Amino acid sequence: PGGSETLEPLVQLKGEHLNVAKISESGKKQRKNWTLMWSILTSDQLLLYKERQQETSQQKPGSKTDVVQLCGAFIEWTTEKSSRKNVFQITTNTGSEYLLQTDSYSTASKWYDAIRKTIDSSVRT
Ligand code: I3S
Repeated sequence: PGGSETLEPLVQLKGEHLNVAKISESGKKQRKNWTLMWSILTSDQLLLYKERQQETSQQKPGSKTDVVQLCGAFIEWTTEKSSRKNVFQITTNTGSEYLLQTDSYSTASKWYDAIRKTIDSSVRT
C-alpha cells in the first residue's frame, strides 16, 4: 500500500447515488427534502456528496455535504416515514435522523446491510 493512501478513509462501499432526506438535526425536526446524494460508506461514517466523486482521484475535501457518524447510530427499515419503497432510517447518537431510499431493493438492502454491519462493529470497539 502506498503512503499517499494513508489519509483516505477505509471505503466499505464505493460511491453510488441514493436518495437522502434529513428529517431531523440534533433532535430538531426538519422539513423533508429528498436529494440525490453520492454516498460513500467508510469504516465509521457515511459520506454524502452533492456531486459524484471520481473513484480514482482523491475526494475533494470541501465537497462533502454531510457526514453521518455511525458510531452509536441506529438503523431500521421504515414504511411509515415515506410513501416511497425501500426506505430505511439512520438515527445518529446525536439525534439526527436520515431517510435513505433507492428504487432498487437489492441496492437498498446492500447499503442497509453494510451500514448495519458498520454500526454493529463500531459498538463493539
Ligand atoms: O412526509 P411528507 O411530508 O409526506 O413528505 C413529502 C414531502 O417532503 C414532499 O415535499 P413538500 O412538503 O414540499 O410537498 C415531498 O415532495 C414528498 O416526496 C414527501 O413524501 P415521500 O412519501 O416521497 O417521502
